[in-house]
Amino acid sequence: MSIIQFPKDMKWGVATASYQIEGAVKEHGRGESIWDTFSKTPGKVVNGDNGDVACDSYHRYQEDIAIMKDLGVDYYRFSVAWPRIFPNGTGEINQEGLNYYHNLVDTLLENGIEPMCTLYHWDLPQALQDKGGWDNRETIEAFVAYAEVMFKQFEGKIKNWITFNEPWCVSFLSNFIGAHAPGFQNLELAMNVAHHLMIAHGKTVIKFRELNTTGQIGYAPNVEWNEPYSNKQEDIDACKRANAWFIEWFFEPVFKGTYPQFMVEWFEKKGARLNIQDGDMEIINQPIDFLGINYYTGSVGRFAEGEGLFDQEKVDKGYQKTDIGWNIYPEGFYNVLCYIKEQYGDVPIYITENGSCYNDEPVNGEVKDEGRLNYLKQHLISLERSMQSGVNIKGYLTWSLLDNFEWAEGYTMRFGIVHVNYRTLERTKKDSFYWYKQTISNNFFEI
Ligand code: GCO
Repeated sequence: MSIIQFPKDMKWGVATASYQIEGAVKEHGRGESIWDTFSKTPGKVVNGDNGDVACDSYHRYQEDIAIMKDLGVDYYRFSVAWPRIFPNGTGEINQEGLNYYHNLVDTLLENGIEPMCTLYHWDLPQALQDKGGWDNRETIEAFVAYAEVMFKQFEGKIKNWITFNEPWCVSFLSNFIGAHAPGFQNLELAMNVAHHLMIAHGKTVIKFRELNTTGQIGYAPNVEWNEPYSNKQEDIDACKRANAWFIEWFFEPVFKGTYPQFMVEWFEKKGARLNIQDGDMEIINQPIDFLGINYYTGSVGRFAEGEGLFDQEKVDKGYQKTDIGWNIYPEGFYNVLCYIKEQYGDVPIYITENGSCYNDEPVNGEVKDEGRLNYLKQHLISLERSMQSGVNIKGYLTWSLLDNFEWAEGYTMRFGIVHVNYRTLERTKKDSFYWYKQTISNNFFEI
């Protein structure tokens, strides 16, 4: 037996996102987002599911906060639906939308839970998409104006801000692979979107500082880890490209004010140009207060001519997989955190998402989600190991508090430590919830 011990000041939390849990899409003046449009487009989401009701957390936030209080978390990471604040993306502020988040935040604070607010977890107002969305630089200005309203409204209440969740998904997954809204398949478009997101991030950080906002600001890129199958240079290079798509492409502009040249050249070979204007890189290259890291999976990879965008294939070494089919790869969590430290220094890191899909259902009021519990343990072991190696980890927030609308997978894939019955909306705490609760209260666990 051994004990995995975390430091006294370790912060624990859970994460969610607006479109995945709120429902109430027509309530109190909310405008439409690209996810309303996308989910209602036939063939885009499994079973034709959408977020109209989701977990109904818009109406049940008090119940959800009571669950978090029981869990004993320090932080609740949630996101704001931009179209609740600006139904058309710009123009008139919708006070009723703001009221909802005031009620949510006030209730969190009354219960001793710190809000961590994501400004953009993918629900772009449809009105802005109609004008080109993130491909249009005007969307950058609209975003900064929305962020400014939020900073002023919640000054002193919300002290932890995240500009963008997973810019890789917003750009490449949504505009090159086409699996998420708005669902385009164009590499150069995706690169434009990625670049504009990073400018919006930089301008928002500048605005945050100008306003002297209390608290800290960062962003939350998602990373994976590809470990070279062999020490052949071609395997090393192929994995370097696959990793850089997630890491260097979204980290170098922020931390160093540059793009990784080898990737710029690779994309050029694929016919996609990087379009930068004067001054862009200086804007993006703003010091941030913390880095959010979302990690789920990784694998071993090797060179394979013509395979995927990067001449790289994954090698299945017989990994165990979660119910969504993703490899369980906790070594990758350790490796990627050490790599980030080596490349980008000692910026404080919060794990803003880490979790697993297991679709266990309640039996006699219990959900025995052994798989999730093991996943959690294994990844927390890797996390603690990374801390021993000097990675500056401040906190860990698991994904997710609740089973919820899993984007293109609809309601078929469950990531919650609390089960949601989508018919009755009843919440049932899973075994992983009770284990996490114990771990939070002890600040250690035994294996
Ligand atoms: C994200 C998330 C969540 C997903 C989770 C599981 O930030 O990736 O998109 O919204 O539900 O990652 O896929």
